Amino acid sequence: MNSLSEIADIIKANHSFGVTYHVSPDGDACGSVMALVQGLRKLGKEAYIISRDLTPDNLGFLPLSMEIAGHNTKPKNNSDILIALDCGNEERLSCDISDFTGMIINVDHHITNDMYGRFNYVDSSSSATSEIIYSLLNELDIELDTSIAKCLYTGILTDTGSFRHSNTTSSTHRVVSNLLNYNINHTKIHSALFDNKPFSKLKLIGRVLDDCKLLFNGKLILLYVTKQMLNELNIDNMDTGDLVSYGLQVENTEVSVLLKETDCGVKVSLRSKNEFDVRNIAEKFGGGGHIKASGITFNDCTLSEVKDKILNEFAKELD
Ligand SMILES: [Mn+2]
Repeated sequence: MNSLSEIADIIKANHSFGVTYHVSPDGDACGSVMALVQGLRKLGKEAYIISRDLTPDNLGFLPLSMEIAGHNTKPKNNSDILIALDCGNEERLSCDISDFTGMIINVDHHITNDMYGRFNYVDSSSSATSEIIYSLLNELDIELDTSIAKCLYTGILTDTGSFRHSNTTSSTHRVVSNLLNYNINHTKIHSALFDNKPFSKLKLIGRVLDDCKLLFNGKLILLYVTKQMLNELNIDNMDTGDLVSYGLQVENTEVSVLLKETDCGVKVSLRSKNEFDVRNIAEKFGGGGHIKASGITFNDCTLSEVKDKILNEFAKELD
C-alpha cells in the first residue's frame, strides 16, 4: 500500500483526472468524489466525475450533482489517471474501464479492498472515504471552502449513521469540527438528507414494518419489499436499502435482513447491531461490505428461494 503523501505526489505530477465511485453511490461516495474534484480544480487540474449512476434524489443538494447526468461513463482518452473512491473492487466501479490504459489510484476505507489500483490507499479505520479525502486535500495544500466542506460533512455524516456507528472516532469528530469552521449549515444538510422523503416512501415503510417478522428467538428480523408493494404504491424507482435499519430498532435483535424483489432478482441488505459479522454471510453468496453493513445481489432467483438460502446460513450461527 502507498502512503497518502505518495498519492498526493502522483496527483501533483499529473494533469487530467477522471474520478469515480462504487455503483449505487451513497452519501460518502458522492461526497468524497465531489470534494476531490473541486479540490483538483482548485489546483488547476482537469477533473471530472465518471458515473454510470445518477445522483440519488436525497443528494441532489450537493454541489456538482448536476455533473452526474449519465454522460461520462468512462475515462476520457487523454486522462492520465482514474481515481476510484469508496469502492472495494473493480467490478463495483460505476465506470467502464475496459478501454482505459492509464493508471488507477484507489482510495477507500472498506476492509475488503482488492487493492486493484496502480496506487492504493486503504484505511479501514477511517469512518468514511470522505474522512480520508479531508486528509488528502490537506496533503495537497488545498484550501477548503464551504462547498467542499459540505460534501465531506455529508459523506462522514451518512457513513457514520449520524455519528452513531462504531466507526466514529475522535479523529472523525476532529475532522468534522474543522469542517464546521467553513460555514456549512449542518441542520440544513441533515434535513436535506433525512427529512426529505416522498409521501409514498412513508407509506412503503408502513407496509414493510407491518409485514416484518422476528426469527431465531428475536435475534433476526426479516423485512421484505415486494414488487407488489411498490406497484400498489405507484413507486417506480426508489432507494429502499435504508429500510433495513428499522429492524435494528427492535430490542434484542442482532441482525436485520431486508429482501427486495427487483426485475432481475433479489437485493439483500444486511445490518448487524453489535458483534455479528454480516459481511461473512454476504461473502458466502458473492456479496460484500462491512462487518455491520453488507449487501448481496441474487440474479434470477425468487424472493422465497433467497429467503431460504439466507436463513439457512443465519441458522448455523443464530440457532
Ligand atoms: Mn464509504
